[in-house]
Amino acid sequence: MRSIFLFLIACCLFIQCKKEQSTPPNILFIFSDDHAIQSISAYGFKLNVTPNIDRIANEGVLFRHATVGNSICAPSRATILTGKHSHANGKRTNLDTFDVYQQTFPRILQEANYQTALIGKWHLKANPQGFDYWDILPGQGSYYNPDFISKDGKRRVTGYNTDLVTDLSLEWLTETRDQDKPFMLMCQYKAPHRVWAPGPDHLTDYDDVVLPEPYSLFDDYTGRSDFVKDNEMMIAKHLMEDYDLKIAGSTTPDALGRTFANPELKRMTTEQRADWDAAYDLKNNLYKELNLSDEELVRWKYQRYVKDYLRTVASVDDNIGRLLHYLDSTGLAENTLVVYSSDQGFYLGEHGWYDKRWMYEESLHTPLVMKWPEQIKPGLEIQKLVQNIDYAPTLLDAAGVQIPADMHGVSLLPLIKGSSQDWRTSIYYHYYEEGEHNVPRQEGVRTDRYKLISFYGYDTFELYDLDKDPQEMNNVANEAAYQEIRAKLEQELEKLKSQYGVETNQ
Ligand code: SGN
Ligand code: CA
Repeated sequence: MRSIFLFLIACCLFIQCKKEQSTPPNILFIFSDDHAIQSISAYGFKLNVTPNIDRIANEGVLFRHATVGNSICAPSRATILTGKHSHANGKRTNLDTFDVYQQTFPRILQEANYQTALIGKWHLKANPQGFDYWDILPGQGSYYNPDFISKDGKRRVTGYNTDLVTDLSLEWLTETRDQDKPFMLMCQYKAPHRVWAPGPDHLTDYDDVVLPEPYSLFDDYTGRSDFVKDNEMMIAKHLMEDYDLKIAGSTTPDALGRTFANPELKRMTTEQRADWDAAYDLKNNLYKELNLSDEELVRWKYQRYVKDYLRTVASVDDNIGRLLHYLDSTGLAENTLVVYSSDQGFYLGEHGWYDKRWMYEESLHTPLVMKWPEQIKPGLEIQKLVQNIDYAPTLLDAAGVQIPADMHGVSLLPLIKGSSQDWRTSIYYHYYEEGEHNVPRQEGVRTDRYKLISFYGYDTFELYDLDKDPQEMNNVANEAAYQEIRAKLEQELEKLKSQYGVETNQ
């Protein structure tokens, strides 16, 4: 009798212990729009300091080569939700319709007893599905006094976007969610997207410093296909004085004859506008007194553009600090997987550019850092090629939910846990949207060392040896010494297309 009793106690303890070990984690997915790794100090760049993003990396893992399959906003978001490349989830361009009723990881988590919520930028047109709660910015959203749309309709909220998206996220976490279930919250900022409007707390950051310039700020595009020189995303030519560079009232046209006004100014309250003018009038008056040569003007525009960009990043970092503080102070941090990422990278003056879209390194890469004290050892850095197709499988794996076989990505958890299993040695890329900024459609493959880009339909290839030419200034696609490598990369591209079920474009 006594032994049966002891056996039953042992069983109960075992079950209890099992239960504790397998308590599904909370998931806090923090996401921004157009955040370049060059502006995150954890990545080793010296432009700015991002203590809170760095903290996630230091207490967990940083992916050095996190990449996207299609470097543009809404398609990247669709890939993250579905774990599939654009051709398979149907969202190839910002203009395509995304079928919100298809399989997505939030819906799968919801079916697995998670409380799911989405707050901030969504950009997929139809109202979100698979979320118990959502409160989104319409379209691109605004920085100042943004509109939000929820199940109750549309409303305008006074304040600065990044602060508000965090306020609403914290409100959902503390007051609205069902505390008995694990949560998966997607907290998604507009920043640091164009028009790079800084918040009230950071209007004068960097006023007294001169930022370092990238190596290729004055790129003349020789050594590459003609498509590159035909781009319309140059700091020198395509930033508008009023719209982008914050010189209110300027009617100086850009190289395409455009003179738009900055849309944020007319949204501001009198008080917000006064703070803004106090910060910019001073800087603009100084600028107007200068008599700059063409080269000096590019340098000036670079400083103004990147400083504003970094000011918006500073608010993102501050607000990530607020979210981390909430997790710490409630004791939730230990079993919460925190992810920080962005929909793609961005050019901060490299090749003389702003924007993204190209398969070159700056816009192919995206930040990806994670922490989960219960499961991830601190201080890891992973060099392997990972991609935004992997996010959905990773989050499902973390939640202990089966990963659907039709997802293109794979869970990153084994990689994080040091499994010795084989990992992919190449990634597939495909950009489809020919429009704004005049970037041609392109697909390609990147390995640890090489990158092949095919401007399909135009029979034009570029090949970069990233070991020898990390800045991608010298296309070697037609050099004799690289023909064998090129042939192998062309084969690899075909292999990836067949693996993912991409129809041939040529
Ligand atoms: C807007 C921007 C572009 C940007 C696209 C796509 N112009 O159209 O510069 O490339 O969004 O960005 S703006 O004048 O409206 O700011 S994305 O993040 O949505 O893909
Ligand atoms: Ca974007």
